[in-house]
Amino acid sequence: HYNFFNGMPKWPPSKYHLTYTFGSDGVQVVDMDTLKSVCSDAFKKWSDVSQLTFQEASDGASANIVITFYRGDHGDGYPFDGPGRTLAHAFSPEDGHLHFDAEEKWSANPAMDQIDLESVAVHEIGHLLGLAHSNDSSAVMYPTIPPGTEKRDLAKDDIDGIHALY
Ligand code: TQI
Ligand code: CA
Ligand code: ZN
Ligand code: ZN
Repeated sequence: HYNFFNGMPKWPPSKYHLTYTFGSDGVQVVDMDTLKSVCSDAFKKWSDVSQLTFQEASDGASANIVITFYRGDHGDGYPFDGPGRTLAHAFSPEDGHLHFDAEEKWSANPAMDQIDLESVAVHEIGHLLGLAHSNDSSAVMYPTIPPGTEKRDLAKDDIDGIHALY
């Protein structure tokens, strides 16, 4: 079953049309075209099942969501840990930061030892929207994903969770 963060933070109705941008101070580990298309697909999973919409910001400075790849300590108190373990993190509404660990083997089409960028993006966007972890193993918000697997599609549990929020 799905869960929310303490206090059930969510984006207010004035921010149901969210914009996103890519941070300029990060490490480039995935080419920009691939990154943009993966993120656009990942956001679409959530906009398809909710009244939220997502659009790349024309003006990066005013974006609601900022997506950046960092390695190690990057100044937010949650340093990345090199290859393995923590892959990415995102914070609850309305923080809007989505960080990927630049030291993982990211791929848009993963082999056995690689990590599927879209699966992780869909999970982290769930956090950005206010979903915590689910104990339903079919859910994108379930807290584990084996390397080399893809879990890009929302399960009924994820959809029920987003409907309970928005
Ligand atoms: N990163 C954790 C995660 O996103 C960070 C985290 C732990 C967290 N507890 C949290 C974030 C509570 C918000 C709220 O879950 S991770 C997976 C999964 C990670 C894990 O690197 O461990 C995915 C990132 F689900 F597969 F285990 C993405 Cl998809
Ligand atoms: Ca790591
Ligand atoms: Zn961070
Ligand atoms: Zn998570």
